[in-house]
Amino acid sequence: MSIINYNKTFFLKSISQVSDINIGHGIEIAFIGYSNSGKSSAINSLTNKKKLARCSKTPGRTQLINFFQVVSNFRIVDLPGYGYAKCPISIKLKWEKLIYSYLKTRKSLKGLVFLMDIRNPLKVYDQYIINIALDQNIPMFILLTKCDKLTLSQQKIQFQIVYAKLKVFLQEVKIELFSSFKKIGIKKLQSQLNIWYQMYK
Ligand SMILES: Nc1nc2c(ncn2[C@@H]2O[C@H](COP(=O)(O)OP(=O)(O)O)[C@@H](O)[C@H]2O)c(=O)[nH]1
Ligand SMILES: [Mg+2]
Repeated sequence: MSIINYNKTFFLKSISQVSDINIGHGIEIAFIGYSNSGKSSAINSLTNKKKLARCSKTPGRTQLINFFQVVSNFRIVDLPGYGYAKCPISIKLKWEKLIYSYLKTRKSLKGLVFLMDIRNPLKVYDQYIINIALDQNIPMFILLTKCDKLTLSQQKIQFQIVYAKLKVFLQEVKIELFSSFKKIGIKKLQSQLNIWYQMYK
């Protein structure tokens, strides 16, 4: 049984610089991954709201860090997606700096929901982020997203590949198959968020 009603989550604020965050208390769990990996869709599925986080086929150029409140003192955070190929390098660097400084400095950050498209996991920038998370001791929960795009046997193969690669340097590897379209993995995601909330509240 879920101890938190995720359906009551609401939008709090967006910021474009870490220094603009004026919420100093509570627990934050950030959703991180490549642009187009399914972050916004996952937040919408988690909260059972169609438009809470914006989903798009073509990511905007002025992406922000978006904060949503689940319950008092518990927030989920939609980070800008990294690695969007078509945007100018200056914008890319700005996003990357924003994500980097958030991960490095945010005291409220207690966990990362790490999203990777199951068809193309562990790309260069994913590995970079995993290293920062390890360095900062931020626990990760990995979602292999859009699993509906593969057959069950292909899903298993991808799962094993990612598991084997991460096992080498992670003490505990937590990975789930996920699909916002087919509603796969949402309960597992809620359970992990509940665990983090219970641990740090
Ligand atoms: N097949 C499939 N497509 C998805 C799923 N989740 C998201 N998408 C699609 O992937 C694209 C990017 O999704 P979005 O949530 O905006 O990704 P974000 O950039 O990481 O926030 C959109 O076209 C979504 O419709 C999923 O579970 N299955
Ligand atoms: Mg998004």
